Amino acid sequence: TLNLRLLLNSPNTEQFDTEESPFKNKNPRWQNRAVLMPPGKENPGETMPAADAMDRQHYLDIHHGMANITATPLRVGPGEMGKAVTVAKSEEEEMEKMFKVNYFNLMISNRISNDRSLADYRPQGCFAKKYSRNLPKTSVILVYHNEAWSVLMRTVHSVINRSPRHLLEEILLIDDASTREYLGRPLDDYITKLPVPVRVHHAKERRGLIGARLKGAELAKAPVLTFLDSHCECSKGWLEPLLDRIAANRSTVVCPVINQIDDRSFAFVNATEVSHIGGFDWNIIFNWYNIPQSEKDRIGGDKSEPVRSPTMAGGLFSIDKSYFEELGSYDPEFEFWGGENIELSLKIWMCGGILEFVPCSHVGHVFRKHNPHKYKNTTYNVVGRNNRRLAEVWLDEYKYLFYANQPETMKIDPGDISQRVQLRKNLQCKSFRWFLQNIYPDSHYNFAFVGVGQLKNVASGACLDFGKAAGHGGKEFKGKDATNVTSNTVELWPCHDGKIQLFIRTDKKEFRYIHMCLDYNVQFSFPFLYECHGQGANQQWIHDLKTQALHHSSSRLCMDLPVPGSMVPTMKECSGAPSQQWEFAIRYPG
Ligand code: UD2
Ligand code: MN
Repeated sequence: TLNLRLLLNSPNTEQFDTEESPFKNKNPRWQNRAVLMPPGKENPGETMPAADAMDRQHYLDIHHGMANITATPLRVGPGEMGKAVTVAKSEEEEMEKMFKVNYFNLMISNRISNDRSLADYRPQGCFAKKYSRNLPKTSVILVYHNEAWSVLMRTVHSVINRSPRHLLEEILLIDDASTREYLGRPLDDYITKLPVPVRVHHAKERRGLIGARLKGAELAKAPVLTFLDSHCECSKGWLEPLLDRIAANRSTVVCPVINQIDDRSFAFVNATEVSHIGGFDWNIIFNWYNIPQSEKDRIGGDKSEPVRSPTMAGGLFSIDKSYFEELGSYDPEFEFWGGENIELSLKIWMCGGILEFVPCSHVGHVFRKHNPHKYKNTTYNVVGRNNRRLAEVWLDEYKYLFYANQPETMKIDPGDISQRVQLRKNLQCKSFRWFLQNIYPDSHYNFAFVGVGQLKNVASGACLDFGKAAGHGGKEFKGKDATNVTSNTVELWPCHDGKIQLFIRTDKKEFRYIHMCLDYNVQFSFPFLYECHGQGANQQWIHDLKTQALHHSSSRLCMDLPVPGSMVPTMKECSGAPSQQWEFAIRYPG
């Protein structure tokens, strides 16, 4: 049946129903960033009782799903050519129940062939490309914990069906201590029948995806490692362009374009180009951002050219095995899930490598809105600890921006980081500031800062607070100059430990909160937060350390207390009055 599939897999001429790309910032689903969000900010180990209760039912369901694997794949079946699948109204209730098992549509997945056909998602320029005759072989490593059978097997089949046999050394399944029975013996039996060596390692102890990937890297026989999540589908021609970049330069790390597989309909969303690059925010959370103009200029309009990216999403990439080891692979003390993708990305760039998205390689991934995994009970926030280690080793003084945004992570013990610091020294890696200036210029981190602290009014003892601006129901208003940039009020509140009073003082004499700067315009009587522009002018504040006055450079006015009945500070002629005295109480560096 696998060969039949290959024969039938002729290039697609059909068009898909147009669907919104998840990578468009306007998509509301995208904006709440659930796509690559850690599981519950507060406690990633949070239990999900729904999933547990569903486990037995799931086991039964999956056995229906397993009927699927022996069936001859038919081009007329549901979901062929990557199309969306729907169910009858009468099945919807059951479908919703099954959805909760993995937070994707299990009922629909079980009905789609493991060998389903996909369209060809490559942009024009790819078809003329010539790849080296001497491409290295790869081991494809899939790590999973309690993955759904149909989804896991569709991943495996898509690798087998669409990888040239001579380039595929093996598929390594790293079972991160799954508890579902079908992932034991039934799986062991099933993989022996596949036409490519598929090996499985059943870990006895749960280590999380990072530990599981490290195990996979250790067991892999091929010179190139290719990691995929366990809910992916590789499309035609996905492998050669990845291996070709590594063959040309072993310190190039490559990611395919990640097409969205819709978590509800299992539609493989048609997208051909690299539409976005990876970055990360002040919470060290990965996100997608627009391709900067400098990178567009470098590529020069060829949609088939690899696009350099500051970071990778984490799940889908190929890397030279010895280079991965040279870079210190992943921090072995990282646990469970999260941060490892940023750590690796930073190492690649800061220590002399290149990271890129390759538009001639397309792999689908089921983006979920919730993370179904629960981890061991720990007394600390696991993702927070990973990120704390990362910040201490790789972010230099910029770690204080992370701490400003997540003061609670300061309380987590990061453990011994000396070996990772030594690794960075041995590799003679460049600074994080270099990374910002050269690789990630559009970053919200890209400025030099003096300190992080509170702006405290000496007379009243109150602190300048942007809590409302940070989404706590603040008043938004538009400037009279008709700019579309939203401004936000700041208020004076009793000082506290929380992050909504922490401003970043920069070398440009701004007071910053992520991408918003303390600003003042003479048409108003009060200061406010406005998108930072880095041009000084209305965002430049001179703090006179002798008189403690806070002079606004362009207006020459001074910041003063609110009028009675208000909490919004005012701007007045400088008088030296105590109500105009401010202290910048630096919290970081401590
Ligand atoms: C993204 C990455 C993912 C990983 C993650 C954490 C993509 C598309 N996905 O989140 O690969 O880098 O960010 O930084 O780039 N798993 C285990 N053990 C666990 C938990 C998960 O083996 O304890 C497996 C899981 O079955 C899956 C993979 O690890 O195959 C990634 O987990 P995910 O799909 O929940 O992560 P995702 O896609 O939200
Ligand atoms: Mn995933």
